[in-house]
Amino acid sequence: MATKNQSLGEFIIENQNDFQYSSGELSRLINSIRLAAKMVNHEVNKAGLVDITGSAGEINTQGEDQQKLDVFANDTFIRTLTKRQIVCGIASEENDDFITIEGQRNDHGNKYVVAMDPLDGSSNIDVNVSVGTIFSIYRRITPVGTPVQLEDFLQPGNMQVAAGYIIYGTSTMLVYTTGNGVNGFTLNPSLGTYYLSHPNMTFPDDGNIYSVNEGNYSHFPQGVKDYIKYCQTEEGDRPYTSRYIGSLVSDIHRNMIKGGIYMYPRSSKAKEGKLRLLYECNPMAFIAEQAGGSASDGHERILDLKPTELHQRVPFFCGSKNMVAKAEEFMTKYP
Ligand code: AHM
Ligand code: MG
Repeated sequence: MATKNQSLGEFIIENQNDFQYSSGELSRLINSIRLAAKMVNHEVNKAGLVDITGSAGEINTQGEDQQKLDVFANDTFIRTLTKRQIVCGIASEENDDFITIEGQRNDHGNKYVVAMDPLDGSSNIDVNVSVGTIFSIYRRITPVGTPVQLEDFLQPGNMQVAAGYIIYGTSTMLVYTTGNGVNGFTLNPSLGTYYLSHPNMTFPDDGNIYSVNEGNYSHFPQGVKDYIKYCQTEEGDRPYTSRYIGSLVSDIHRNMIKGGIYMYPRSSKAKEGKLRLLYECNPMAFIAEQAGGSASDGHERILDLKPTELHQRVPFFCGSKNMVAKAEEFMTKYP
């Protein structure tokens, strides 16, 4: 039961039994993510002071090294998860290969793996626009007690046990699902506590926002071009409103609250689109479906795609289910 204003700590304890094979491990894992997110939040909030304290890569006035925020976020999440020895492996958008974690008794005894994008949309930081962290959690498929393998990470998204994002915005929120709906928690920065502010988040079935980088229009497949024209055509509740921040977490978060579709299609410039299946599309697709929305590559359900490599990219259409269905309808006209 999601009770508004409950703290995230209380919520995790109260809902622990929702986890299929609950042993407290997944709860501890989500606890570690919320802790790392607080540290990243603290750093992101200081980003505007970089000209005063020294820019990334320089030594600041206190003689400390300034780290780039995406590097800081990557290190912070990896360090927090590794120190607590909760997972057996981590794959990050920032690292070429996955990291193996031996576990407290050096026995490779942990059963979860994490795939994450530690700071998505980081090009927005310099202009004070919201960025986010995206994470995805799977139960390993290779035997516990042996080192984690690539195949543990290359599971289809429908095998995720939990996924979520943190949005470092006008307020900082952690939104996540363990397969039992989606709940959003807002950080009270003075207390350092997240409170349940958005219980049972749902995508409206229909919406009137479309979010796509229209600068790429001439490079899009014909189906996408036609769907964009459909969004702009005066008829019924159309034209829709165009809103594109260029920060996936923020664009999806807004569309989930207001109703809309986010699209990053393939183009003649980016043959498989831009977004990564493991770190961006699968977690967002899991959240979208748990919130009553849907996610597709234009033809197939994202969560059914079988990944072939860690950094695989896929076209991505995600949002209100009737809007995604309509976009797919246009796509199927041009197989
Ligand atoms: P990143 O992982 O390098 O930050 O790229 C992902 C970001 C998304 O947050 C955003 O939706 C998209 O790239 C924007 O790309 P573009 O500038 O091509 O529209
Ligand atoms: Mg990213």
